[in-house]
Amino acid sequence: IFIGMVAGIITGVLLKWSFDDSGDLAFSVFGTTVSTYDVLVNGIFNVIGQIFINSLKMLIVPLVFVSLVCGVANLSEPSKLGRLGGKSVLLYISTTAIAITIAMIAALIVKPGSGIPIPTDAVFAAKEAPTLAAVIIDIFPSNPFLAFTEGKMLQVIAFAVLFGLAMAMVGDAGKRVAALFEDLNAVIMKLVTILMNLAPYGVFALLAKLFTTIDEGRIASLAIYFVLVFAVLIFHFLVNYSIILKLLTGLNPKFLFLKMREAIIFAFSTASSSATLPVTLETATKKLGVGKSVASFVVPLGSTINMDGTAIMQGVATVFIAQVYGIDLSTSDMLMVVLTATLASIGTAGVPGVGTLMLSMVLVQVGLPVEGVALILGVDRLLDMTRTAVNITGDCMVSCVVAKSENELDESVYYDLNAGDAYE
Ligand code: DAS
Repeated sequence: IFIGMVAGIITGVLLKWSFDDSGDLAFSVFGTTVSTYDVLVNGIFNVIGQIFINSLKMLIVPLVFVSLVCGVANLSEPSKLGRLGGKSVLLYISTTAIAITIAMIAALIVKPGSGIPIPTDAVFAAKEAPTLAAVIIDIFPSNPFLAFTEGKMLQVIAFAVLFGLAMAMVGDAGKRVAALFEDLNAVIMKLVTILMNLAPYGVFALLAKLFTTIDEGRIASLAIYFVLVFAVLIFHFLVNYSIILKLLTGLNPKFLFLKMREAIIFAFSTASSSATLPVTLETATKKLGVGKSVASFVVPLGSTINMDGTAIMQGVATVFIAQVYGIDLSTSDMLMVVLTATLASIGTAGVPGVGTLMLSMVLVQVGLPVEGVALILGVDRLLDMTRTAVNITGDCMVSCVVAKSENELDESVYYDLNAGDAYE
């Protein structure tokens, strides 16, 4: 999969160079002119890439529902669910708050927005931020089948938890259903493994298409903004996650990053933490040693409510846009940004570009011009891919911490790399 990623990037860059230099190579087939660009980029790369993403998304709802029902049914006691929920939500919200605070401080120091002209033609449709009440009410599905078809993860999770709890309370009938769900889980995880074999081709196509169409001119014009978001993402990923993991589990963080390689490449290429969820879940259970009943709850929950990478972009972008428009943000404005961004991330699924949609909610909340979002859209794709990789790494890091606190972390998996140094 790594080779697929590198090959995709190189192919994209080479194709872009050749298209920039010698233009599009048109050729005629049966009398009709066909452009190489169309055949390659909009044809082959696009089709393979989209099929790959759709096939990943196809598994999300059945995988989360079945694995979570199994996970809840296998809980030693229902009160454990409360502990898992409490610990994971607390960790998710605090890592997001840390992420966005660091991002805003960095943007206030670096001032990426100073000197950028106010755009005259920028237009962006704002979305209202959901109220806390609406977010909480929306967790409970009025129709679980609608939640399934619409892929509303929080509602699928809520229904799976209730279903699993009820199943564990009905004696033999529950045991028979549990056995069925265990078998279903095995089949669906097999499907994930099969899909992983397609990954190198899907990743190649996605990255080849991206790097053929990348607008490096736009990135250069917003270079300081782009580099600052990227730098804070890397800092949060390498420093904050390492400190939290080391402090709360004693584990050597290098194992987290080493074992997350594949999932990180998936997240980077698809820019969708939802689409990556099957791989994230498999990474947490099989590579990081997180117990199934912990992973099946904490990881899907995280893929929906935990978006540290997104929060970092929103923190920098909000300050950047305020600077471009010459508006000073007060301390209460900053706090409002933290609150709104955290709330906005809870209600939204992890799909490409959702971060900029949530950014408009944050800007509305602090009275900043929403059209400022249009300023950064042109350089958002690569940042979206990077922040998605940070988002899912945060989900796995928290699942390790929660598993460790519940004595459900199988630490033997950390010895397969170099014996004995997992806790250095
Ligand atoms: N692409 C989103 C995700 O899947 C992140 C974002 O848009 O910021 O997590």
